[in-house]
Parts: sequence; structure tokens; C-alpha cells
Amino acid sequence: MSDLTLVIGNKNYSSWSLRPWILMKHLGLDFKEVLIPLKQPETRDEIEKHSPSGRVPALHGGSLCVWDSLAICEYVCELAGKGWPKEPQARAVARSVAAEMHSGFVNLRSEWPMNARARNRRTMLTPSLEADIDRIDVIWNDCRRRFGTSGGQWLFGEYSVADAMYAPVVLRFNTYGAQVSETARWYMAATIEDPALQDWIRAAQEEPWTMESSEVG
Ligand SMILES: N[C@@H](CCC(=O)N[C@@H](CS)C(=O)NCC(=O)O)C(=O)O
Repeated sequence: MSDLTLVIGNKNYSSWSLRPWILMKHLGLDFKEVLIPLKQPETRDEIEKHSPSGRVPALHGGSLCVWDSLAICEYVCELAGKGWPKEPQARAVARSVAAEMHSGFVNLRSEWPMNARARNRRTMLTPSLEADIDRIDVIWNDCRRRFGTSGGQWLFGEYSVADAMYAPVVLRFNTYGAQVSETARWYMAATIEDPALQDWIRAAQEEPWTMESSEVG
């Protein structure tokens, strides 16, 4: 029986929570979930009970707490002994694209908030949003062309942290109708069909909470 507990926000809106959650599903790790609805009067107090940064996700295992999505992804890869590409150069590029997602794409994140259950939303395309979309399209094409051909439908063939980091982007592109290349559309379709992501979306559809600030388009 696993002693891992992942503390997450709403499945409909918490893009940072989705990343370690979907990775842990793909790695086959057993874990419990604590879900804290965001933007409620009690949210801050509830999160602070579980996370020293006052943010979700946070992972607890015995006396250990790991916070921040990328740090959790790193730790669970160590537990599972997989999750990054095995070949060093592929692994270095996977770490680069994961880090680029973790620290960048602020325009995409603010203009197209993740809203897993929403469809057919449309917003004005600003130049900075278009630049983020184009950059992600280039990343997906580059990873698939250089590393995805070794077998498997994911950015580096087998599922890796890179796919988990970009899963919320796929949901955003799906919600707001991003115009992307054929390879990107193919990768998005594979991601949406992923049974783990389907479980997440189904749970998001059943959530009762609405966050007005994330209802865009
Ligand atoms: N860099 C952090 C960002 C985490 C983050 O911003 N989480 C949001 C939810 S998606 C949060 O906890 N917000 C606190 C709140 O809304 O009160 C990570 O990668 O985990």
C-alpha cells in the first residue's frame, strides 16, 4: 500500500496539479489524492495545511513533502526508475522543454487559462499569445522528429515528464481552438485520447465549482 498523497487543486482549472498527477498515473504509482478547490474562502488555509509554499500541487510520502510540480515529477521518476528518456541527449532535450514550460509561456497561461471541460471558446489572438503557440508547435515538431520515431506516440517515444508538462497546453489548445501544424494536431489527438487524461477531464466535468477568472472566451 502506497503512502504517497498528492495534494491538488480543482481538476478543471489547476494546470500545475495535472502535471504530476498524469505522470504518476503513467508511471503506475499508487497514490491518494487530496483535492482543494481554488479561490474559495477556505482555500488558503487548506493549502497551507499541506504545502509550505502555499501552492498546489504538493506530494507527501511519509515525513517527506515535495512541492512544486517539476520537483514532484523529478522525485516520482526516481521512485519509479523511469519517466525521462534513457538516452542522455534525448533526456537533456526533454529536460529543456519541460523547464521551458515550467518557467515560460506566461502569455498563453494568462490569456488561455486551463478549463478542461470547456469547448469552443475563442479569444482575440494577441501577438504574444501567437508567439507562445508557435513556439510550442516548433517544440512538439522538433521532439517528434528527432526523438519520437523510436516507438511510441509521445514527444520522446515513450511517455515522459515532457508529455506531462505539456498535457495542460493540449487542453488549452483544445478549448480555445489553436491553429497548429499537422504534427501538433496529431500529438494533441493522442494526448486527448489518453485514458488517464480522459479520467481527469471526466472528474473536471463533475466538479461543482466555477472560477470566473478562468472562464474566458
Ligand atoms: N510553480 C508552481 C506553481 C503552482 C501554482 O501556482 N499553483 C496554483 C494552482 S494551479 C496555486 O496553488 N494557487 C494558490 C491559490 O490559488 O490560492 C508549481 O509548478 O507547482
